[in-house]
Amino acid sequence: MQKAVAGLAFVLACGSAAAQGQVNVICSVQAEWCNMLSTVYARTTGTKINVVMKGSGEALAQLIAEKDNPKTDVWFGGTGDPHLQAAEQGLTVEYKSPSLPQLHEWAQQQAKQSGYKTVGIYSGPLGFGYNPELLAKKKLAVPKTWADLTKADYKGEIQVANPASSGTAYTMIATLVQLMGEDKAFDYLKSLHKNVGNYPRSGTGPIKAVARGETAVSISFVHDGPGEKMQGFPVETITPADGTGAEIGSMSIVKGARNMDAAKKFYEWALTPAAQEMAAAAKQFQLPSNKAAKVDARVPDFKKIKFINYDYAKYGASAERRRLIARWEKEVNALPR
Ligand code: S7P
Repeated sequence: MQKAVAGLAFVLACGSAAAQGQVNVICSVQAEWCNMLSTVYARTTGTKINVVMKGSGEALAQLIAEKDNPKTDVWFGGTGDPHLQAAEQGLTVEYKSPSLPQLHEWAQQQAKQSGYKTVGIYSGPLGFGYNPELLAKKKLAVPKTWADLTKADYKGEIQVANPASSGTAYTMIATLVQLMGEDKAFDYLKSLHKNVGNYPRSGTGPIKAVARGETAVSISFVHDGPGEKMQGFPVETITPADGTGAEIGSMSIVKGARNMDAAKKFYEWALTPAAQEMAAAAKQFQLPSNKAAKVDARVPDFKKIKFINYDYAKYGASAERRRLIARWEKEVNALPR
């Protein structure tokens, strides 16, 4: 009898573990959001969720490295271009979510152009972060256009991430190329280089440095500003008057995922309004892709921003991304400052 009870307990234990399952996620948004989504997801579904945090450029590098033995099931967040590159390189699988019609057109378009190997989960404009106190102390004006950033007054005062590791910085290069034409954009990047004090690894680093008074200006996604401000740091954001690009933060399921069913369940959950509203609760203010998700008042007002018509398909292509980053390394980063 005792043996039978022990056997039943064993079966139940196995059954419940299988029902709960586990999912391994690379999370490319900021830590507060990654932590909140993993806590809430684990609590509400009973699924074990293992989260590794990486910026978009580094997440793509990890998926490439794991190609023959994937340890990741879902890649959540991060700029859209590397997700498109992962799709093109066969690192992610086609999955057509039944929730697609609930998403904004730009998010559905991101799915369509990847052959449904990724999907848009948020969008956010590229712009400048600045520290008003530091600018006033150094008698510097608030930069309003891309050209302003190349003025000699800002020498050493600007931070932007390194495009070789950062999806944010790659979005900047692609934006400038589309705004100015490629050769002029590279002339511009050479002038900007003289004013850049540091190219940190991750795209969120520069606005944190601005907030903490380590640099006066950053090139950043402007939705990363309000979260810093809510922590009491002096930081404001502005989008360039001459036009800018936007990211389509994306999500993909990894090809060969060990927990494919659990990956799809997490993916569906991440597209719901409730899951997407968690971003603002974690002090991150991208525009959610689900049309029914509430939009926090601190999310940048897209109607007030001058956008270029960003060609996501062209600039998300592997060859184009590699070529532009290599050109930046050779012609810009190699120059003295
Ligand atoms: O707020 C988070 C965010 O700005 O960071 C994401 C991304 O991981 C940045 O990656 P890089 O370090 O590669 O630039 C953005 O998608 C997101 O909006």
